[in-house]
Formats: sequence, C-alpha cells, structure tokens
Amino acid sequence: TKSLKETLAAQIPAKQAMWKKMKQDHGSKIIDTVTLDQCIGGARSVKCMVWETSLLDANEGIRFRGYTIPELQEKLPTFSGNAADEPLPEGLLWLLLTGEIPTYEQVAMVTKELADRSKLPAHVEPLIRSFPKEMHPMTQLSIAVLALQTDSRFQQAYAAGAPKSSYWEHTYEDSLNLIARLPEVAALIYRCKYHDGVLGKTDPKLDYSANFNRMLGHVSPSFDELMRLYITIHSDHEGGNASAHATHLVGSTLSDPYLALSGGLNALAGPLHGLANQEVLGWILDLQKTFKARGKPVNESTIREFAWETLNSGQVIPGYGHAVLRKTDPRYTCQRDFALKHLPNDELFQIVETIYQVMPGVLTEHGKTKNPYPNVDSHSGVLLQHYGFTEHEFYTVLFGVGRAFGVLSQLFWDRALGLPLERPKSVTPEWIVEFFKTH
Ligand code: CMX
Repeated sequence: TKSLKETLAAQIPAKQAMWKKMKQDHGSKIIDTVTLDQCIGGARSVKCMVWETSLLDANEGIRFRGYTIPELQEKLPTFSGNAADEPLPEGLLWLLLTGEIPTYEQVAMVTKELADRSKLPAHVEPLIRSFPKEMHPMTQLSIAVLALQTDSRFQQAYAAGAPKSSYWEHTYEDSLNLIARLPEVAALIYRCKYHDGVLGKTDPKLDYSANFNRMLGHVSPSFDELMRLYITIHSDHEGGNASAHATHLVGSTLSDPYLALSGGLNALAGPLHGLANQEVLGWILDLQKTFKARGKPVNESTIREFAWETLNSGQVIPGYGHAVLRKTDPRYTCQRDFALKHLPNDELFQIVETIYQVMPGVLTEHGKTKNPYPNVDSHSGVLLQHYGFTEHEFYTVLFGVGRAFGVLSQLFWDRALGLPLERPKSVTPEWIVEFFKTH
C-alpha cells in the first residue's frame, strides 16, 4: 500500500495539468460580479478563491470532497470497525488531502504516522508552562503553534534555496507534524491552566482522538467517540470563512504552515467565529442562573424572555445565524443526533432542544439576521459539559485542533498547485465617489 505522501505525489502532476487546462480554456471568462454592497460588506458570496477540500451550500450545508456529514459517518473507517460509530479524523485527513475514501489499512498508517511525528521540540513545553494562568487558551494555542515553527521544514528548505516544485513536500512535512503535535500542545495548555499540569498517558493502541482525550485526562470511550466526531465536523467549511481564509492568505506569502495556521487560529478566536462555542455555553449558564434567581424554571417562555433581553441590549445570540448557511447547520444536526443517542436525558441538552424550538421564531421576529437557525457552535458545548469537560473558555481550542485538518490540507494543495500570493484590490471612498460619477 502506498503511503499518504506517495499517494499525493502521484496525484500532483494530473492536478497541475487539470488547472493549467482550466486556465487555458476558461481563464478570461467571468464567473462572478461584485456590487458595492459586497465590497463594503465583507465580500459576502463573491467567488474569488479556489478551495479543493470542501464546498458549502447555503441550504444543504458542507460537503467534504463531495461527501455530506452523514455520508462521511457511513463511509469513513471507525475505531471499533462498527459502521454505526463515528468516523476517525485520520480517515478524514486522508480524504481531505487525496479526495479518496481510505481503507482501514490506510487510516491505520495515518494514525501511526501522526503518533510518530508527535514529539514536541524541547522549548515548547516550558514555554506553555510559563504562560500566565489568565491568558486565554486560544492566545496560548496561537503562541505555542508559533513556537513550534522553529522546526519548520518549509522554512528551512526555502532558506536553503529549495525549488518551487518541491514546496509541496516541505508543506506536507510541516502540516503532518503540526497536526500530530496539536493534541499535546492543547492538552498541556488545558492541564496547566485548569489542573495540575500533568498530562494523562497515551496508548499506542489508541487513535489520535482517544489519545488526545487521555492527555486531557478523559478516559470515557463514549467521549472518545464525541472527540472523533468533533474533530471531523470542525475540520473544514470551504475557503471563505475567517480561519480558513486567514490561513490561506498568510500561507500565500510562502509563510510556512506554522505561521499560516497561527494566523488562522487568531481569526478563529473571535466571538463571531469559533469563540461562539464558548459564548453559547456562557449564554446557557447565564440563562439558568438568571431564572434560578428570579425563581422561574427554564422553559420556552423564559428562554424567549432571555433571548429578547440579549437582543434588546444590542448583543447577538451566539450559535445562531451564519454568513452562508440559510438552514440548520448539518454540523448542529449531527451533534443533536449524537446527544439523542448518548445523552438523551441530559439537562443542558434538553435546554438546547428548547432553545432550538424557540430561537428561530424570536430571530425571525427580530428581523435582522438572514439565517435564524443554529450553527455548529450552538451544540458543541453541552456535549462537552456532559462528559465533565466544563471549562468552556477552552472550547475554541478544540475547534482549532479540528480546523487544522482542513486548512492545512488545503495549504498543501496551495503549494502543490503553486497558487500565487493573494492580493485583492481595495479602493478609497473617494475612488468610489469618482467611479459613480461616470457609472
Ligand atoms: N443574533 C442577533 N443578531 C444577529 C445574529 C444573531 N445570532 N446573526 C446575525 N445577526 C444580525 C447581524 O449582527 C446583522 O446586524 P446589523 O445589520 O446590525 O449589522 C444582521 O443580523 C445581518 O447579519 P447576517 O447577514 O444575517 O449575518 P452575517 O453574515 O453578517 O454574520 C454571523 C454571520 C455568524 C457573524 C452572525 O450570524 C452572528 O453574529 N451570529 C452569532 C455568533 C455566532 O454564532 N458565530 C459563529 C458562526 C459559526 C462559526 O464561524 O463558528
């Protein structure tokens, strides 16, 4: 069986030729136009970037290399071999990189390859231990990823004059090393910030997700299943979202994958993006506390009341709305299915269910958001809480570990295809005024 790297090496020439022909045949044709609203409105839906690994449809949601989440759950290998279990993220990585559903043997090779690459450079652990306890875990993660960069094969090869045709290889090395090292980095941040600073023991018979859980200090097989699903569904959401786009943009300067991913993680750390998963849990806990103090139960009526208080104070409802999606996020739906299977009677899950009944109506009445339905961040926190993972300030770090799988897979193809520096055009308000004098 060919290794992942050999499989990719074999794919590159055909892929390069495909893009070359596409440019020759269609390079000067128009695929989109831009309105002034889009120019000042965050470039919503402007088609101006290619992304190999996934595509987002406003109504159907995400497809990874053409596969929906339920299809991934059906087709990707599982840890137990039981098809009803959750997919292994190692298999997803193979799919994101190669476009092909891997066999069990190929997935086992990736699990081993990641384990073999997982040792951190010596200075990283003391650095993480030196962080002030009050530093946000996402800030710690971004700094730690930058600290790993001393080991960048891409940076070393570039400095030594490596030819452009070899960039993919160094990007592959860095990306795999980085994905392999993220669990220990994240677990160190977690154990130092919230616990005794001691990592749990890994087991070579276990997979990436279960070993991540062991290092974090969790030993439940059901939580291992959740971590596998969690990493899989958080990996990629096409190219225009802020963390993916930031990684792609930074990488387009031939910054190495460490510098690029750190940039993406900084984007993920914003409350309108990945930090929303922390905010959602905070919102639910506030809701519980507020109505306990008011001597009322949490039900449809009090949730509606609390939602309006949030909206009337000028804040957003975290976990609802989306820049692209116009229906319930399938990443939400699969987490709901997980809860129905593993924790149907959990109190917080019941609250999330009730919020789901109420919130689309409230947001529709509020009349601002284009999408009144829940996104991925609306559900993830209550699942983690169920397994005793209560430190919600840490949740976006888990999103970041997952997101690395998608954005680094794309970064590999950015370099293999020789995609250029990203440099869109900006204009001044004066330019716009002048333009409309004649248009
Ligand atoms: N609660 C209240 N108002 C909301 C809202 C929400 N959940 N979602 C959107 N709106 C408001 C916007 O703030 C905007 O108001 P203004 O006109 O006053 O600026 C208006 O509705 C129109 O926004 P939109 O076009 O529907 O949404 P955007 O593409 O601009 O923004 C997003 C998308 C996700 C930032 C927004 O829906 C939001 O803030 N949601 C809450 C935060 C959240 O859950 N983020 C996580 C998204 C998933 C992820 O990346 O992890």
